Amino acid sequence: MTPINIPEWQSLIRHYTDLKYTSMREEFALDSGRFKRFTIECDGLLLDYSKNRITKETIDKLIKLAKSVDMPNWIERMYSGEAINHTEDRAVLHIALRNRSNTPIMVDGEDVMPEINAVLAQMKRFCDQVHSGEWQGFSGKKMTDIVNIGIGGSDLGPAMICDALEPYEVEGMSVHFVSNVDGTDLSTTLEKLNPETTLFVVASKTFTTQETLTNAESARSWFLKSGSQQDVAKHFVAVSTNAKAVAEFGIDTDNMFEIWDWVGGRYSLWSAIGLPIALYTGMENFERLLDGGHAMDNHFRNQPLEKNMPVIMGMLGVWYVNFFGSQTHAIVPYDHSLARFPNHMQQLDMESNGKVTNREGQRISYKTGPVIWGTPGTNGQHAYFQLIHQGTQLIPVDFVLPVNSHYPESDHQSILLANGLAQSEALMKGKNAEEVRAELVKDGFEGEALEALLPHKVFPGNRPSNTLIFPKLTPEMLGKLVALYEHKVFVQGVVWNINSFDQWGVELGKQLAKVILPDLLEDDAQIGVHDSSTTNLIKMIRELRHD
Ligand code: G6Q
Repeated sequence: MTPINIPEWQSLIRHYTDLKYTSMREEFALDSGRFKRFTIECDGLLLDYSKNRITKETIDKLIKLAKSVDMPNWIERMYSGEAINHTEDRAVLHIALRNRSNTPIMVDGEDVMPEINAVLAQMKRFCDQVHSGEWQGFSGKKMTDIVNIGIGGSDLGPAMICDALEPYEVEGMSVHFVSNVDGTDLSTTLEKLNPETTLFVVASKTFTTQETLTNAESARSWFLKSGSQQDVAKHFVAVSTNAKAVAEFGIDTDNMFEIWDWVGGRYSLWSAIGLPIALYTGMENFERLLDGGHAMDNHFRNQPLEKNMPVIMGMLGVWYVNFFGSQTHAIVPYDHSLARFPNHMQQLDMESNGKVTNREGQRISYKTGPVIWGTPGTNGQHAYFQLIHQGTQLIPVDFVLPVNSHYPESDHQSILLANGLAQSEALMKGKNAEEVRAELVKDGFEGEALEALLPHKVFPGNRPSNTLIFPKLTPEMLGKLVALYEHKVFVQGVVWNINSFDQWGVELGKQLAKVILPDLLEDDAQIGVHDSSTTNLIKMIRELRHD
């Protein structure tokens, strides 16, 4: 199926031509009901998408496109455990991990809920033991520091959530994330820690990932300088699908938390990969996170497409990527504790929809996933926002705004929010030549000096954004937000007719380094066959590392 050939896509091409010069500013002036028309609410989370390059007709056409690619049916196929990740022959069931209603979800004729509940119960028992001090280190002390060793999906999600939920931390618990095989990451983390009170969570779905296993081995060597081999069981637990490899590594499989092949890495924070979240903030807060995800899952499954938040956000993304030619999309949380949110979203979106082959194995001729990027506001305003306001590219922005802070400080929150709202308003309105002229005259400019400066201070405006606004960043709200983006990515993958759930590019990275590693381990080993650039760089590394 090629979406670009279907009549609804063609109709959007014509609509784009009609609409491309329409000004949002004028549309707002003409229609006092625009905000109401273009907002959706889900349990306290409001999406305002009125500042987009759309009319009611645009949304009607985008929804028709979603229907023509069978969106409701695809949603059901995911929820019912069908192997929609067809290149790996796997179901895609992160929704089961947070299925708080506990209704059966079948994979290959078997309900997966009992095993999910069993692992949740195991996580709870373990958290209780650690928090109460019943779980003791080799010298009889309570654990104070959790070190998660994992990478990609086994790192980014839990690290982002732990940062965001810092106000919910269990007293006396600290959490650290080591992902990079660069020794700096592990060493600078360990130098602050006491082996007697440190608990390592080795998180790897496959338990074959080179970076994670290397870091885990070095962490164990560090630990063994203080503890003995038989103490390892008290200080190392694992999260994986691969019990054999966990046992081979030397972690007691009683201390292993199981995940399943139907949980994609970037969708796994809801599984036992979320163990550091539960250890850091308490199992209750982890469950609140799941509750939030489940609320968004219900919204996604049950709301009609035109009132469906992930569908609207996904279709707006398609509108900009495929019709306006946008290549990137910025996610800007006005919440410092969400500093890692754009990173997690970057992996979620780019790994899922960075595809050039359709589900039938053909190379596709239309654009798929954009580059996702962003940093917290207001910091971004003092950096890259210049390009979003006045650059030559159209960059849609998602503003993520919690109304209340966990750390209220005099007027800080009002100033923060005023900045977020001002940015989205300015991007939409811009500033025309008459307005700039009036400003310059007021500032005392005239004649040639005024005319010379004027064009530089004109802002084209008509730059789109979504605003996601909610009362406070609670675990439930964070769960809703993350699930919202997961489903948005899914919606886009359905339109683009790609498999959003495989990641062969990541697998390639895992293979390639293993080919070059032998050339770097021994200085006198015969260098393998490479291009001349790689061969000479290998030689240079061999020479320089002795300096
Ligand atoms: C995520 C990806 C990837 C993966 C890491 C770690 O969807 O597949 O980021 O999570 O490569 O893999 P392991 O958990 O198997 O170590």
